[in-house]
Amino acid sequence: MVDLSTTIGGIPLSSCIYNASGPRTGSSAAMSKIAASSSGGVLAKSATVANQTGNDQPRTWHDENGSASLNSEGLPNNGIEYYIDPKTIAETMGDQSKPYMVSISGKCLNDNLLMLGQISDAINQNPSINIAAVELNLACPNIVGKPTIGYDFEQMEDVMKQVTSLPCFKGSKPLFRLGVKMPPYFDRPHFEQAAAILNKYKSVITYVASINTIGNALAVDYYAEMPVIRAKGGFAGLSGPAVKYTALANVKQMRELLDESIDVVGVGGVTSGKDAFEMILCGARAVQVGTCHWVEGPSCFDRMCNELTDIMKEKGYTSIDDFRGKLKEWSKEGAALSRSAKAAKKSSDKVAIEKKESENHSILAVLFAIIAVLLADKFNFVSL
Ligand code: RRO
Repeated sequence: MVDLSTTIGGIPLSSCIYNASGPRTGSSAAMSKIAASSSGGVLAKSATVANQTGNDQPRTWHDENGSASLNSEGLPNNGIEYYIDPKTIAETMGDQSKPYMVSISGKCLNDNLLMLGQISDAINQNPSINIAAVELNLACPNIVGKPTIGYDFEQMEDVMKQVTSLPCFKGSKPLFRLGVKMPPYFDRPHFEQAAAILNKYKSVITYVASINTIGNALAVDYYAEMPVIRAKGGFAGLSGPAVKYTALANVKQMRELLDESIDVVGVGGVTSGKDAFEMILCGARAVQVGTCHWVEGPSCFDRMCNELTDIMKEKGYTSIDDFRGKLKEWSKEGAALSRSAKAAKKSSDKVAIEKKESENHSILAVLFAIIAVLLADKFNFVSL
């Protein structure tokens, strides 16, 4: 039996694959489809204090070969009150008992403090409101005139200090777990600085989700000789398969540098069970899916869970703990093993293709025979 379950920040998830905040997470109608799928949990769109419509259209773009997407949504959302309203949560979750989580992305520190206060008040007033975690987004690249908080270490330190001092995180049992969504980093000193700040607040931060989109990417419309995206001069967040390798590296580096009490959730370019497997190998305790969910819809969770199950069966793993964080160092033995595995796969693929071709030939031969008999019958050929 293969078990895909995990925990993040102590929150149990029946499957280690669930949705990222962003696409298809703005309304209870969209989120209810995630809840009904194999997704391990439901995470809402990043909220601001008040509802807002976001940046001008066009604000999204998909490369026609499927390798990359861009967005400059500019935080369109229904406002925090909507995402913590018991009606929204009930409409979203239906009879599913998986965790419901919200994301906040305030325009300033005070907005984040205000929203955390609102979430705490809502739960205190109505303890049946079940919000397992709040993901604090320090990484939205698309706010006009605002830099990404996770790239400004002074600001990030201040945010973490003030957020973690809130009364809702005091006491033995906090009202909800706190996760932090990080931007991608590209240089070891930056990883070290970010992780050092997060580690300072390890008594409150339970997980880190890496990565948000790679900010300030640009796609050009060849015919019109202009950016494909309208807002911010066309600069937008890059996502999809193109960012997977940056995401894997961020997960690996964060896992190495963060205190072990802080879980790492891998996000960025995951489109298959194999991608999820690689994220977990690099140290992720769970994997979020954003762009693939956007493009494919919530059935992606069922597909990826099935694919990961098949991989684990093939490799003889029964739980994700069997391989989590166990990426090996490069070795000559490993390279030799990989070469022979690829050669074996190539030859078994060749055998499968030849078998298929021979089956097709047999089918064609039978069809020709049937056609010949029918023609003979129609034109009344008489055999001698
Ligand atoms: O809404 C957005 O433009 C957005 C957000 Br909040 C985010 O965190 N990351 C992103 O790529 N887009």
